[in-house]
Amino acid sequence: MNRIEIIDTTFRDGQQSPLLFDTLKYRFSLEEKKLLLAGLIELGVTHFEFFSPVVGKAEEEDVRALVEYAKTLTQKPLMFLGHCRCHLSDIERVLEVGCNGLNLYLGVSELAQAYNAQKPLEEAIALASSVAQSVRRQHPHLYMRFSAEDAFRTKREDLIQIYDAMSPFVNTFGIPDTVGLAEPHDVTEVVGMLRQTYPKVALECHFHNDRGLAIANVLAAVRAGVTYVDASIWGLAERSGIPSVTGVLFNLSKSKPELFNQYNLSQCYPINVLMASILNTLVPYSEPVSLTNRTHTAGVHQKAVLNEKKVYEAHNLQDFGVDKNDLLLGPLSGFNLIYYFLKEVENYAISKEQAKAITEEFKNQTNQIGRGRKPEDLLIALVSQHNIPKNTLPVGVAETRLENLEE
Ligand code: HCA
Repeated sequence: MNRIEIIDTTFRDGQQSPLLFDTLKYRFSLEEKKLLLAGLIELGVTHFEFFSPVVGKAEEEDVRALVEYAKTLTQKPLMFLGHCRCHLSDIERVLEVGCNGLNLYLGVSELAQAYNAQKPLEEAIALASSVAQSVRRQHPHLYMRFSAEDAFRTKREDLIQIYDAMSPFVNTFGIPDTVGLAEPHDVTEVVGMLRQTYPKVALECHFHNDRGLAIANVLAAVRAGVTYVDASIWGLAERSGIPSVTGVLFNLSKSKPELFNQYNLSQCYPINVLMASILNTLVPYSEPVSLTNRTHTAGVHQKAVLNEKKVYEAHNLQDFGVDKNDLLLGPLSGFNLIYYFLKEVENYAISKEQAKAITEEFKNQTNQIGRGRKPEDLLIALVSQHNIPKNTLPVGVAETRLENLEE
């Protein structure tokens, strides 16, 4: 069975996310990186990608510190992968800061040849293969990965030509969908072709989410034989990012229950919350492992969930650390939540009839709800006109609220 490994790139592609600029963070501090690294290790992640030190002194110092710090957190073997151009001097610096693996990359798409690396195919292949050969000669056991950047826009024959030249030297080929244009069937096809052509080389996937297909592409890639899946906390990466670590684990675990042993999946939600506290913003609403996915706003949904959560909660997020759900009182709420809220949360000694009357008044005035007026405030103002007493509950009763109104 193919063991899947997450390669977390929060500290590399994650720091390339525009969200770091939107939140005026720009880069994670060493202390923040240590917290995130500890959280990832707690989750069971063992493969981490870092910037090459050529990016800047602060990153160089941080990688050095993080590699040492990580070793104090676990006995498990860890991989510290330096994301690195095919330059021998960059590679030396990556190894000097403590990385024990190289994530080499070079683009040979027509666009890369013309505007990025600005090397014709033959020259690019000669450079990459001579660098890989020389590294292999000096470091026979060093983990080495090579990615042809923008693989899905690279002519198939060019991709094969550079991978043929690199295959004697590398452990793994990356398959980056750099601009997020692949669809799952393209992924199945390319992974299948590489699997067949290079049976001894492992495969790694790196899918950008420009079309919102990154997770679907991961599922296709794993099904087709990929071993390593690049992901980051929240899916932070260039532009709209890559798949989130927790989204990948959550989705893959549906068909790969062995991931429950390999990873400590209950740490998924905590790590998303940790990132929220660092960026001082909410866990993204599109994140699968989130409280958002346990939050209900429409009256019919709230009624059903109050009676049986499964009606609108299909996924077992509890195993991923989301241990509560949320029913939001708002303009779409109906009798069931209003009755529940007034009786169970606010402790009014309210009858169903009174709650129905107040619901009608509330429904007629929802246009008042907005930034200046919370739904709770409107509801309490309405109930206060009805002269309804409050129950005084013995200590502890509030924690054992009724969940099913029919009981
Ligand atoms: C980048 C581009 C990259 C690299 C991926 C890889 C991509 O930011 O340098 O090295 O496999 O998507 O191609 O993220």
